[in-house]
Amino acid sequence: MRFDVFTLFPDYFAGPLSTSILKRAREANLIQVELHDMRDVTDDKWRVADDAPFGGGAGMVLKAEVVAKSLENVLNFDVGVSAPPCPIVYLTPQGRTLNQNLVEELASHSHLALLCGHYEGIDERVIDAIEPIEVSMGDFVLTGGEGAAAILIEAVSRFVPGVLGNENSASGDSFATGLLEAPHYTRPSVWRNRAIPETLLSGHHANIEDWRLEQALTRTLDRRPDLLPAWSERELSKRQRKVWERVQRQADQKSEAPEKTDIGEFEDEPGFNSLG
Ligand code: 6GU
Repeated sequence: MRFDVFTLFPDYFAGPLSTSILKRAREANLIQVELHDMRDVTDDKWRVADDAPFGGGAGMVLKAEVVAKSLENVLNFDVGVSAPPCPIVYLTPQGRTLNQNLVEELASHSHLALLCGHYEGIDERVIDAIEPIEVSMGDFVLTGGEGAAAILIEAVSRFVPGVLGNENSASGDSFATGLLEAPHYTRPSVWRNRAIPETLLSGHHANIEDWRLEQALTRTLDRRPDLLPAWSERELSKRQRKVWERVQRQADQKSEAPEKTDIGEFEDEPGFNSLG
């Protein structure tokens, strides 16, 4: 998998690309990341890549010609004339919100170009000419696309065969199953007076699997109920269906129970005054 990253701040990527899984993946040539400084195509002494916005306002706008030339030099095509050799992804808060489906779709390509905006954005005319896939990380604002590009590279690389160890494949993740994950625990089994759930010590694998599914479903119901319809429409085993029905019953009972305040377990304590 090859990523060509177009940025004004190539140094930004030094840490993420030289650490942990991405470091190993690059060393093993499973992924290649080429950083292209868009300032390299400027021809003035100050290497100016941006200018003030027409119509006034705060911030600066990345010049259309700087973006076009950078892409054309590296990818060997003519913007608006011939097709690029790979999808061009523009990282912008105006884009489609990244999720695991879009990550998998992007991972189906062997080559991606990632275009990082900065300042207020990029001159819209070059965006119109390129027609990139516009991708956002969510409803918040970053100072530039570099952080978003690093996240995208990491998420996509996890789907490249060999990048994750076998025992840790992307197919068992949250969002691959369609549910949030059950909690994890490791030694010691009692830590500062907190024990781990008993089932996990039982050695009974089917019960452990049921327990994990119950935890995943309860958490998903509590924190991300929007994920559940898609999951429950999947083909479920008899055991999975039983666990799902139990979790739904528990949720129904909870919603029928008298309203609890945030004070919860302390409200009955002697001397407790709910007005503070
Ligand atoms: Cl992709 N870019 C910027 N600048 N801000 C963002 C974003 C991208 N995604 C969320 N916020």
